[in-house]
Amino acid sequence: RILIIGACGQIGTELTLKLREIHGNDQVIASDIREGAKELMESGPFETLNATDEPHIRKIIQDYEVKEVYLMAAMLSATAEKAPMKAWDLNMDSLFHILNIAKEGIIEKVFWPSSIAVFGPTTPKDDTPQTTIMEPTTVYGISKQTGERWCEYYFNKFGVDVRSIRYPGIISYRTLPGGGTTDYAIEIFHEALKNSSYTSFLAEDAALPMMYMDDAIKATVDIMEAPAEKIKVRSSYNLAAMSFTPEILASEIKKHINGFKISYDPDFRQEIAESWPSSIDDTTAREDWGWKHEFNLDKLTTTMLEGVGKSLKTQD
Ligand code: VAH
Repeated sequence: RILIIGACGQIGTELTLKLREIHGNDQVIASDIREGAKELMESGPFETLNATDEPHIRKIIQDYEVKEVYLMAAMLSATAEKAPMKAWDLNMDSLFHILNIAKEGIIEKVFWPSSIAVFGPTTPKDDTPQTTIMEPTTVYGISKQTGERWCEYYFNKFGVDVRSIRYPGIISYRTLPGGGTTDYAIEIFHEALKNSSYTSFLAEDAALPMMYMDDAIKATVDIMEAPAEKIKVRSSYNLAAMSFTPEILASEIKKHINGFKISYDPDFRQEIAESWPSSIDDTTAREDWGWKHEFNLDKLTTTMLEGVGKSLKTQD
């Protein structure tokens, strides 16, 4: 069976539903510190779990005979800056628990998400290569960079089959993200449909790598299904789909919502965004395990407007 830790988060929710569709509802155990979307809670097993509680993780793995773990619990970039020690403890302890359980041979495969936040101001900003300078300046980025090194170490020393992707900003409408720097690109759709205006907390020219949720889920499923010998990078893979600024996204939305207005009031998150790459070179993932994205900015915009539009209607 498969265990998702952090199943109620933005990516966890859609990943759990997808894995249940592929493997069967009772084969995929969702767990999180809090309850989540109705669809997720009702479609299969759920366990309340704190991702730092090692004995409890072990018990769930034993009780359900879990062989594969997706560790999706983490504190994101903006929140982590406000609670550095808490972020470090959550992001690192949860990873060590899973890596150690895998090292003991109790589970066979691990997915752990990294992020483009592993890069920093000294990294080449455009088409950032797979292997390059990595000097992250955020709490979140430091934790992801450290996590990558440990994943690679556990693979090299103990043969742990851990696989990882450096996600860009992930855009979706089913579950809201919590505390990320790329969250503006989701908020903007909600505000555009509700109020025809949005004040961005990033500057108009803050270009960041982004991806639509379906592509992120496809990448996650693909990397986990690939034969082990194809996964040559055991720290984490660069992954890209598109790159845009708040200004570019706003003009795309204007094509659908006449009179949509954007203004800019950058806060501390602007500094985080400035430390990250603008675009990513993901050739290695494409070559090693056949990664290919489907959503471009045009398709992302129409899908988001439709999805957020529907969810706003059902709220009324
Ligand atoms: C964040 N969405 O903003 C996350 C992410 C690419 C950044 O990992 O913190």
